[in-house]
Amino acid sequence: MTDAKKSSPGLFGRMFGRGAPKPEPTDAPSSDSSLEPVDGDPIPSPDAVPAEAEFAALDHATVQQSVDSDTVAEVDDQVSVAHAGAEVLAAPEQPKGWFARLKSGLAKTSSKLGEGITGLFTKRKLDVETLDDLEDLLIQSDLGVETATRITSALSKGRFLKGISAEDVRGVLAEEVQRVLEPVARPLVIDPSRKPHVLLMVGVNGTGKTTTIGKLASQFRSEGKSVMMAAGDTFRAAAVAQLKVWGERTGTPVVTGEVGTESSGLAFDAMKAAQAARSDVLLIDTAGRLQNKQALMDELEKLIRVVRKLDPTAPHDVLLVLDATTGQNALQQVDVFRERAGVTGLVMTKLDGTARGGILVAISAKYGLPVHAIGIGEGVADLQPFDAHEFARAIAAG
Ligand SMILES: Nc1nc2c(ncn2[C@@H]2O[C@H](COP(=O)(O)OP(=O)(O)O)[C@@H](O)[C@H]2O)c(=O)[nH]1
Ligand SMILES: [Mg+2]
Repeated sequence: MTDAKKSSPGLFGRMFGRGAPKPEPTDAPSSDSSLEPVDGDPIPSPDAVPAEAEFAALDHATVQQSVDSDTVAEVDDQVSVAHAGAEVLAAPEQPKGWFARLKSGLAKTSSKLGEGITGLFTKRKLDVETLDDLEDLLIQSDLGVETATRITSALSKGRFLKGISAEDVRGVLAEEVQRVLEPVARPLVIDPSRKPHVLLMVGVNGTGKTTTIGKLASQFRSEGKSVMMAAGDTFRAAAVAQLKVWGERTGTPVVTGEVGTESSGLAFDAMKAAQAARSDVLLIDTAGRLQNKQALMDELEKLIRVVRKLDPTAPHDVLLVLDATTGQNALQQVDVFRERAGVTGLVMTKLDGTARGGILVAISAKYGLPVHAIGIGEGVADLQPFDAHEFARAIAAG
């Protein structure tokens, strides 16, 4: 059980609850290799605009809720799930069936581990060779060397001298995974004194930033919060349209600019609008891909600087959205974004449909960054607060 679940009544109590301290970032080497190269979009460099023109784009920004009907139709299914999910999420306990859905979402990861373990611990005794093979299996399942070693050394400590079953091994796996994840499973803390509390979403292209913003907006709205969204991925019209759909369906104003507008200017405008409206939450979307990593990081740094002109304490959370299917690449993404964008917490998406869910354990062991929520599907109810015990049970379920 997380503290949040014990102490608070609703989604915001769990996902956005009280008293989650942020850890000191640890030092780790950074790497360039995780960020994808540009896909050919013509993108103006942030540095091409002189400082005095920094806010020039503001004139073009608009607060908008209208969307074209085709785009709405495309996400109608998703949105109907959103409404159902919003009600469930407001309930005092974890939504019914969440664990079952988590377990089935993580099935590829858990069956890879479970089948491997069964294969190793059927008709074999617990010797050095078997433990080596287990360690290989755990590393191949993206859990990380550190956690793999902890599991094998826990097994070799004599507790299982009389023989060991696959079930025993899965039990130790669950224990050790939970031990790694417990300190990082933290609810997001929305500070009600901030008007707005600013959440900046960062991450490489396609990880699920915009979808996660939509899911969060829907959940915040269901809790009665006023929300504003900023379509900060200003380089792709589709990204803006995607966010506008979520805005329309969740009754959330979306601040948009013309394609090619500087995202920092757009964020400044959104910040002003959210302050004027005394919104509880401002969710800022960003691009995941510019012409290169340097340009992307420059743009993010500039966005943060600009937002701070209006509130020196903002952004209050910088959430790095990671796609579990990318496996080990996710580690490098943490390196890069943590260093330059000041990441304060993680959201991991697409844990459904991948055998690489173990990567969340490796990332947690290495960085200790708070994991606020996980995504196991495209519907709004498929984003939930992260619970170490449930995740460990699901991953070791076999
Ligand atoms: N299966 C699955 N798909 C997801 C999840 N989160 C997002 N997606 C999908 O991933 C794709 C990219 O998401 P998007 O929000 O556009 O990514 P962005 O480029 O980071 O903004 C979309 O098709 C989403 O529906 C998840 O938890 N599970
Ligand atoms: Mg996006």
